[in-house]
Amino acid sequence: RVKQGFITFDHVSFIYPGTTKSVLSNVRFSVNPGERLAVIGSTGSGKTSLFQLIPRLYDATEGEIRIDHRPTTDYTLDNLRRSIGYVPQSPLLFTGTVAENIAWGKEHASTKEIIHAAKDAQIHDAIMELDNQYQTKVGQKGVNLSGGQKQRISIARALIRNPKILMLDDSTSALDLTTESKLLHAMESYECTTLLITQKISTAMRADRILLIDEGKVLAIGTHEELLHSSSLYQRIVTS
Ligand code: DGT
Ligand code: MG
Repeated sequence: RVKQGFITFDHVSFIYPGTTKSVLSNVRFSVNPGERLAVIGSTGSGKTSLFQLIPRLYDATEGEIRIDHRPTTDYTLDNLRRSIGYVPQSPLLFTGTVAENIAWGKEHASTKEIIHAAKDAQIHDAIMELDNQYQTKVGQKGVNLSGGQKQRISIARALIRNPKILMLDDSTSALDLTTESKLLHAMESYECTTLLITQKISTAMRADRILLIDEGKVLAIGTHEELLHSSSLYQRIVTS
Protein backbone atom coordinates (compact mmCIF):
# COMPACT_ATOMS: atom_id res chain seq x y z
CA ARG A 1 0.00 0.00 0.00
CA VAL A 2 1.30 3.43 -0.95
CA LYS A 3 1.62 5.64 2.08
CA GLN A 4 -0.82 8.52 2.08
CA GLY A 5 -1.09 11.83 3.82
CA PHE A 6 1.27 14.02 1.81
CA ILE A 7 0.43 17.64 2.68
CA THR A 8 1.49 20.72 0.76
CA PHE A 9 0.95 24.36 1.67
CA ASP A 10 1.55 26.31 -1.53
CA HIS A 11 1.92 30.06 -0.90
CA VAL A 12 -0.97 30.14 1.55
CA SER A 13 -2.18 33.42 3.01
CA PHE A 14 -5.11 33.82 5.33
CA ILE A 15 -7.23 36.66 6.69
CA TYR A 16 -10.25 35.82 8.88
CA PRO A 17 -13.47 36.70 7.01
CA GLY A 18 -14.64 40.20 7.83
CA THR A 19 -11.23 41.33 9.13
CA THR A 20 -8.18 42.92 7.53
CA LYS A 21 -5.28 41.47 9.54
CA SER A 22 -3.12 38.95 7.74
CA VAL A 23 -2.87 35.91 10.02
CA LEU A 24 -0.81 33.73 7.67
CA SER A 25 1.44 35.14 4.94
CA ASN A 26 2.81 33.18 2.03
CA VAL A 27 3.15 29.94 3.96
CA ARG A 28 4.96 27.19 2.05
CA PHE A 29 6.00 23.76 3.27
CA SER A 30 5.32 20.09 2.71
CA VAL A 31 4.89 17.17 5.06
CA ASN A 32 5.75 13.69 3.85
CA PRO A 33 3.42 10.71 4.18
CA GLY A 34 3.84 9.21 7.64
CA GLU A 35 6.05 12.06 8.81
CA ARG A 36 5.63 13.61 12.24
CA LEU A 37 5.89 17.38 12.18
CA ALA A 38 5.88 19.56 15.28
CA VAL A 39 4.58 23.10 14.90
CA ILE A 40 5.93 25.68 17.31
CA GLY A 41 5.67 29.45 17.62
CA SER A 42 4.64 32.02 20.19
CA THR A 43 1.04 32.63 21.20
CA GLY A 44 -0.92 34.31 18.42
CA SER A 45 1.62 33.33 15.75
CA GLY A 46 -1.03 31.51 13.70
CA LYS A 47 -0.58 27.84 14.60
CA THR A 48 -4.25 27.05 15.22
CA SER A 49 -5.29 29.10 12.20
CA LEU A 50 -2.91 27.07 10.04
CA PHE A 51 -4.42 23.85 11.37
CA GLN A 52 -7.98 24.99 10.72
CA LEU A 53 -7.30 25.45 7.02
CA ILE A 54 -6.46 21.76 6.51
CA PRO A 55 -9.97 20.31 7.19
CA ARG A 56 -11.36 23.53 5.66
CA LEU A 57 -12.90 24.97 8.80
CA TYR A 58 -11.78 28.12 6.99
CA ASP A 59 -10.54 28.51 3.44
CA ALA A 60 -7.21 30.06 2.52
CA THR A 61 -7.53 33.63 1.25
CA GLU A 62 -4.72 33.00 -1.24
CA GLY A 63 -2.75 29.97 -2.32
CA GLU A 64 -3.61 26.31 -2.19
CA ILE A 65 -3.40 23.39 0.22
CA ARG A 66 -3.04 19.94 -1.29
CA ILE A 67 -3.42 16.51 0.24
CA ASP A 68 -1.90 13.72 -1.79
CA HIS A 69 -1.39 16.16 -4.65
CA ARG A 70 -5.06 17.16 -4.84
CA PRO A 71 -6.29 20.58 -3.71
CA THR A 72 -8.38 20.23 -0.55
CA THR A 73 -11.13 22.13 -2.40
CA ASP A 74 -11.43 19.17 -4.82
CA TYR A 75 -12.51 16.75 -2.08
CA THR A 76 -16.03 16.70 -0.72
CA LEU A 77 -15.95 18.14 2.81
CA ASP A 78 -17.15 14.79 4.08
CA ASN A 79 -14.31 12.83 2.45
CA LEU A 80 -11.75 15.42 3.44
CA ARG A 81 -12.75 15.44 7.09
CA ARG A 82 -13.14 11.68 7.23
CA SER A 83 -9.44 11.31 6.44
CA ILE A 84 -8.34 13.79 9.12
CA GLY A 85 -8.30 13.26 12.87
CA TYR A 86 -8.30 16.77 14.28
CA VAL A 87 -7.97 17.28 18.01
CA PRO A 88 -8.74 20.96 18.66
CA GLN A 89 -7.05 23.08 21.30
CA SER A 90 -10.21 23.11 23.45
CA PRO A 91 -12.05 19.92 22.58
CA LEU A 92 -15.81 19.68 23.08
CA LEU A 93 -17.60 16.66 24.38
CA PHE A 94 -21.30 16.25 23.71
CA THR A 95 -23.87 15.03 26.19
CA GLY A 96 -23.63 11.27 26.00
CA THR A 97 -21.54 8.43 27.35
CA VAL A 98 -17.75 8.28 27.25
CA ALA A 99 -18.05 5.42 24.76
CA GLU A 100 -20.33 7.46 22.48
CA ASN A 101 -17.95 10.40 22.63
CA ILE A 102 -15.01 8.24 21.59
CA ALA A 103 -16.95 6.48 18.82
CA TRP A 104 -18.29 9.75 17.42
CA GLY A 105 -17.69 10.02 13.68
CA LYS A 106 -17.02 6.34 13.19
CA GLU A 107 -19.93 4.10 12.27
CA HIS A 108 -20.24 0.75 14.00
CA ALA A 109 -17.33 1.12 16.39
CA SER A 110 -17.04 -2.00 18.53
CA THR A 111 -16.39 -1.95 22.27
CA LYS A 112 -13.00 -3.50 21.56
CA GLU A 113 -12.07 -0.68 19.19
CA ILE A 114 -13.25 1.95 21.68
CA ILE A 115 -11.13 0.48 24.47
CA HIS A 116 -8.14 0.08 22.18
CA ALA A 117 -8.29 3.75 21.15
CA ALA A 118 -8.75 4.82 24.78
CA LYS A 119 -5.72 2.81 25.85
CA ASP A 120 -3.57 4.34 23.10
CA ALA A 121 -4.81 7.79 24.11
CA GLN A 122 -3.79 7.01 27.72
CA ILE A 123 -7.30 7.62 29.07
CA HIS A 124 -8.49 4.04 29.66
CA ASP A 125 -7.36 3.89 33.31
CA ALA A 126 -9.11 7.16 34.17
CA ILE A 127 -12.30 5.94 32.48
CA MET A 128 -12.23 2.73 34.51
CA GLU A 129 -12.25 4.85 37.67
CA LEU A 130 -15.50 6.63 36.73
CA ASP A 131 -18.73 5.43 38.36
CA ASN A 132 -20.10 3.86 35.23
CA GLN A 133 -16.82 3.49 33.35
CA TYR A 134 -17.40 3.69 29.58
CA GLN A 135 -21.14 4.21 30.15
CA THR A 136 -20.58 7.33 32.30
CA LYS A 137 -22.42 10.37 30.97
CA VAL A 138 -20.20 13.33 30.09
CA GLY A 139 -20.73 16.69 28.43
CA GLN A 140 -22.92 19.51 29.67
CA LYS A 141 -25.21 17.27 31.68
CA GLY A 142 -22.63 14.73 32.77
CA VAL A 143 -19.68 14.43 35.11
CA ASN A 144 -16.99 17.02 35.06
CA LEU A 145 -13.79 15.89 33.45
CA SER A 146 -10.53 17.78 33.63
CA GLY A 147 -9.24 19.60 30.56
CA GLY A 148 -6.56 16.95 30.14
CA GLN A 149 -9.10 14.11 30.32
CA LYS A 150 -11.27 15.80 27.68
CA GLN A 151 -8.22 16.20 25.49
CA ARG A 152 -7.42 12.51 25.76
CA ILE A 153 -11.02 11.45 25.01
CA SER A 154 -10.77 13.71 21.99
CA ILE A 155 -7.48 12.03 21.01
CA ALA A 156 -9.14 8.60 21.32
CA ARG A 157 -11.95 9.90 19.09
CA ALA A 158 -9.37 10.86 16.47
CA LEU A 159 -7.38 7.62 16.72
CA ILE A 160 -10.37 5.27 16.45
CA ARG A 161 -10.98 6.48 12.91
CA ASN A 162 -7.46 5.49 11.89
CA PRO A 163 -7.01 8.79 10.05
CA LYS A 164 -4.65 9.47 7.17
CA ILE A 165 -3.69 12.72 8.89
CA LEU A 166 -3.65 13.24 12.66
CA MET A 167 -3.59 16.79 13.99
CA LEU A 168 -3.06 17.59 17.66
CA ASP A 169 -3.39 21.21 18.75
CA ASP A 170 -1.50 21.45 22.02
CA SER A 171 -3.24 18.23 23.08
CA THR A 172 -0.53 16.98 25.38
CA SER A 173 -0.05 20.20 27.33
CA ALA A 174 -1.94 18.90 30.37
CA LEU A 175 -0.11 15.58 30.50
CA ASP A 176 2.80 14.68 32.75
CA LEU A 177 5.98 13.68 30.90
CA THR A 178 5.57 9.93 31.39
CA THR A 179 1.99 9.86 30.12
CA GLU A 180 2.88 12.10 27.20
CA SER A 181 5.76 9.84 26.33
CA LYS A 182 3.49 6.77 26.37
CA LEU A 183 0.96 8.59 24.18
CA LEU A 184 3.55 9.62 21.61
CA HIS A 185 4.88 6.08 21.58
CA ALA A 186 1.40 4.58 21.07
CA MET A 187 0.77 7.00 18.22
CA GLU A 188 3.74 5.57 16.35
CA SER A 189 1.75 2.42 15.54
CA TYR A 190 -0.71 4.50 13.49
CA GLU A 191 0.63 4.93 9.95
CA CYS A 192 -0.59 8.48 9.64
CA THR A 193 1.00 11.79 8.93
CA THR A 194 1.05 13.65 12.24
CA LEU A 195 1.03 17.39 12.84
CA LEU A 196 1.35 18.44 16.41
CA ILE A 197 1.34 21.91 17.87
CA THR A 198 3.27 22.07 21.09
CA GLN A 199 4.68 24.57 23.54
CA LYS A 200 7.33 22.16 24.73
CA ILE A 201 10.67 21.87 22.94
CA SER A 202 11.15 18.41 24.45
CA THR A 203 7.97 17.27 22.66
CA ALA A 204 8.91 19.02 19.42
CA MET A 205 12.29 17.28 19.44
CA ARG A 206 10.58 13.89 19.25
CA ALA A 207 9.10 14.79 15.86
CA ASP A 208 10.88 14.13 12.57
CA ARG A 209 10.96 17.83 11.78
CA ILE A 210 9.91 21.09 13.38
CA LEU A 211 8.08 23.98 11.74
CA LEU A 212 8.71 27.32 13.41
CA ILE A 213 6.17 30.03 12.70
CA ASP A 214 6.26 33.62 13.81
CA GLU A 215 3.68 36.30 13.05
CA GLY A 216 2.05 34.11 10.44
CA LYS A 217 5.24 33.36 8.53
CA VAL A 218 7.28 30.19 8.30
CA LEU A 219 10.63 31.09 9.83
CA ALA A 220 12.22 27.68 9.53
CA ILE A 221 11.51 24.02 8.96
CA GLY A 222 13.90 21.18 9.66
CA THR A 223 15.24 18.84 12.28
CA HIS A 224 16.17 20.09 15.73
CA GLU A 225 19.86 20.06 14.73
CA GLU A 226 19.17 21.94 11.51
CA LEU A 227 17.15 24.63 13.25
CA LEU A 228 19.81 25.04 15.93
CA HIS A 229 22.20 25.98 13.14
CA SER A 230 19.87 27.96 10.91
CA SER A 231 17.50 29.88 13.17
CA SER A 232 18.49 32.37 15.83
CA LEU A 233 14.92 32.51 17.12
CA TYR A 234 14.97 28.72 17.55
CA GLN A 235 18.26 28.98 19.44
CA ARG A 236 16.69 31.57 21.72
CA ILE A 237 13.63 29.35 22.34
CA VAL A 238 15.77 26.32 23.14
CA THR A 239 18.04 28.15 25.55
CA SER A 240 15.32 30.21 27.24
P1 DGT B 1 -1.90 30.07 20.78
O1 DGT B 1 -2.93 29.01 20.67
O2 DGT B 1 -2.23 31.07 21.82
O3 DGT B 1 -0.52 29.52 20.98
O4 DGT B 1 -1.86 30.92 19.41
P2 DGT B 1 -1.89 30.41 17.89
O5 DGT B 1 -0.49 30.38 17.38
O6 DGT B 1 -2.67 29.17 17.78
O7 DGT B 1 -2.60 31.61 17.13
P3 DGT B 1 -4.03 31.64 16.38
O8 DGT B 1 -3.92 30.97 15.07
O9 DGT B 1 -5.12 31.22 17.28
O10 DGT B 1 -4.20 33.22 16.16
C1 DGT B 1 -3.47 33.91 15.17
C2 DGT B 1 -4.07 35.29 15.01
O11 DGT B 1 -5.39 35.17 14.51
C3 DGT B 1 -4.17 36.08 16.29
O12 DGT B 1 -3.89 37.42 15.96
C4 DGT B 1 -5.61 35.94 16.72
C5 DGT B 1 -6.33 35.77 15.41
N1 DGT B 1 -7.51 34.90 15.50
C6 DGT B 1 -7.52 33.63 15.99
N2 DGT B 1 -8.75 33.10 15.90
C7 DGT B 1 -9.53 34.05 15.33
C8 DGT B 1 -10.92 34.10 14.95
O13 DGT B 1 -11.67 33.15 15.11
N3 DGT B 1 -11.35 35.27 14.38
C9 DGT B 1 -10.52 36.34 14.17
N4 DGT B 1 -11.00 37.44 13.59
N5 DGT B 1 -9.22 36.32 14.51
C10 DGT B 1 -8.73 35.20 15.08
MG1 MG C 1 -3.64 27.99 19.14
